[in-house]
Amino acid sequence: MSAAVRAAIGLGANLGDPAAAIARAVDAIARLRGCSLAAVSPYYRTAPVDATGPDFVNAVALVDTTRPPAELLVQLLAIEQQAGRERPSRNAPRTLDLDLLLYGDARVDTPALQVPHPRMHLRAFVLVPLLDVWPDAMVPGKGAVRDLLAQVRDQPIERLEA
Ligand code: PH2
Ligand code: MG
Ligand code: MG
Repeated sequence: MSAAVRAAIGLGANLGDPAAAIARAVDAIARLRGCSLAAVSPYYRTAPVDATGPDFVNAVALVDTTRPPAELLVQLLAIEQQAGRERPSRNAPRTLDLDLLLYGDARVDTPALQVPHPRMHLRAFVLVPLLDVWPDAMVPGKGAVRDLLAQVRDQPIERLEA
């Protein structure tokens, strides 16, 4: 049995009842084989970045997983499917988006998966909740999350009541 790796998952939704979809997704992540849910951030209302449609609800979950990153991605895509995810066009409004942001300090660059997520360092809706649950998080090749935040200060993000 290989040692568990801490991974960060970004959750987002802006169709239907986004907060309910994210809560259901957290439950589904907690039940994944080979994963132990370590933390869930507060939920945030965020303005769409490089996308159209209603405001998003975003959060970040941490898991300790013994599954390799490609397998974790397949598990996450299955949860998206169960939530009715459709992909009519790039960054179209969605019922649920689950992105594998970080997998320990690993870097993955395959056609199916890039880790760290290639745009996470540019997005307050990722960095702010990530910092809540993993204050020392590092983005390989980019630096400490707490330092990256300075560059996204202008992006509207509002913490929702629990
Ligand atoms: N996801 C995107 C593109 N833009 N904007 C916000 N606020 N939240 C998201 O989750 C989001 C986005 C691509 O996945
Ligand atoms: Mg995404
Ligand atoms: Mg995605």
